Amino acid sequence: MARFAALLSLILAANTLALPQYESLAGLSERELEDILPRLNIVKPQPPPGPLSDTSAKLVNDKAHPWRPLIPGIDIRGPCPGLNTLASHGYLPRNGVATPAQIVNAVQEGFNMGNDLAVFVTYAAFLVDGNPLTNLMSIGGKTIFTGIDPPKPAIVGGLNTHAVFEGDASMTRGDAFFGDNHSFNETQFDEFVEFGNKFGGGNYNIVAAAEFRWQRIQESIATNPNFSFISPRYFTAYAESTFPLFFFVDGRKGDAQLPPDVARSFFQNSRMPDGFFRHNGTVSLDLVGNAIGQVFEAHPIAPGGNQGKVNTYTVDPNSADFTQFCKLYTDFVNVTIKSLYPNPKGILRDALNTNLDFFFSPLKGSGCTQVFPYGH
Ligand code: HEM
Ligand SMILES: *[C@@H]1O[C@H](CO)[C@@H](O)[C@H](O)[C@H]1NC(C)=O
Ligand SMILES: *[C@@H]1O[C@H](CO)[C@@H](O)[C@H](O)[C@H]1NC(C)=O
Ligand SMILES: *[C@@H]1O[C@H](CO)[C@@H](O)[C@H](O)[C@H]1NC(C)=O
Ligand SMILES: *[C@@H]1O[C@H](CO)[C@@H](O)[C@H](O)[C@H]1NC(C)=O
Ligand SMILES: CC(=O)N[C@H]1CO[C@H](CO)[C@@H](O)[C@@H]1O
Repeated sequence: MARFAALLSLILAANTLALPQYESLAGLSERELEDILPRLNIVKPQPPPGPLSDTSAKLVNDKAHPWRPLIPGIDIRGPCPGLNTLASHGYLPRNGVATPAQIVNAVQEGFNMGNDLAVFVTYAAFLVDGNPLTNLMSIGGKTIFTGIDPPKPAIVGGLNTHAVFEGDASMTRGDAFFGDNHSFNETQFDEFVEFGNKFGGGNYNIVAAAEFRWQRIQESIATNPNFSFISPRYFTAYAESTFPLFFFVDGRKGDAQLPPDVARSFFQNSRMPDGFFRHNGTVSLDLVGNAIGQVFEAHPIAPGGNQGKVNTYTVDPNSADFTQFCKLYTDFVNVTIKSLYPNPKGILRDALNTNLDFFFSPLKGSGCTQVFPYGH
């Protein structure tokens, strides 16, 4: 009872939080509250986990990680079919609220994502969508379960937050402009399958990936007056087009040919097929970079966006592109993160600086120079 009162006062204190109805706390058992409460405390950032020692293909839809349906009102899912699946199999907390270290461990263990890629993507997302004070992030919408927010303009909105990481022209999710930026869209998935039929001999493969990426861009140009396709979304859109080829194909097969029923299982149901094996060997930044190149080269387009009307795509010369990988990093820190945390102080500044160091760590030796927006 005392705990419940503490939680209530916490919620009242967080009066800037609009608590969506489906996240009502009324349904929580006392045990669930006991699980949640200690996690709302201020927590020091933990160093990211290192690489796996055993990177072989192995059964990952195993007895210890059964798929379970969502608990309505509690379990949160979002725009990323990879993280959604890891949560629905218990590689991540099933409620969809996780620490960056849990995410790095889960993407490595469950899918064999390389440590460099895992750390880079996880800390990028965490810095813009997570709570640096409690060290927690929602893989979907905003939630009380990540604790009290740092001061605005910080958002701490989870991965659904538009335009800091999540963005337009996704494969199976609509553009934010149309009102839902994260739910599985059957019409778009049907097109995904159609492109596999047309260009991949029935499967989603590298050729289908390149053609579908281009179709998604063309469709947003033609229908979304607010279409934005600049860094970081410019990079993540191409990267995510390649992910299914590595991560959703059974590791014993490893032929980068993804059948439609397997794709649907991941994209729609957050579910690994029965007996699913993860990728054989790590999927590094280099491996993904090579596939990104093939998707991009098929139909190159410079970063830009529509100008408030459809069919007004205009190149944005300020955005990083594939010739300027370091600028992707630098602008993400100096512009995107800085706009959310213009002038952090005390423990908030310390937590941001530590997480910024973690974010840069995979780029050591890459030729990019670390930037320090908050001194060091
Ligand atoms: C390492 C941590 C990861 C983070 C923080 C992350 C985050 C995200 C976010 C925010 C999006 C939405 C982007 C958008 O469409 O606007 C996304 C999309 C996507 N993610 Fe992840 N992701 C991670 C790892 C993974 C992994 C391991 C996989 C595959 C197993 C994966 C597969 C995908 C795919 C295929 C999409 C595109 C969905 C679509 O376009 O319909 N991600 N991810
Ligand atoms: C419209 O585009 C701007 C700039 O990218 C973005 O900040 C805003 O969130 C977008 N609004 C919608 C509804 O997509
Ligand atoms: C799904 O996408 C289609 C095509 O872009 C769109 O017309 C439709 O409104 C979307 N459906 C939902 C439920 O958002
Ligand atoms: C994984 O790759 C290694 C080295 O190429 C090979 O020896 C092994 O048989 C592969 N494992 C599976 C399950 O295909
Ligand atoms: C990034 O911001 C820092 C501090 O505000 C500044 O010193 C640095 O020159 C900036 N770097 C770039 C490449 O813009
Ligand atoms: C910025 C934005 O459009 N975000 C939206 C993402 O989708 C959810 C649910 O459909 C909306 O509530 C957000 O406003």
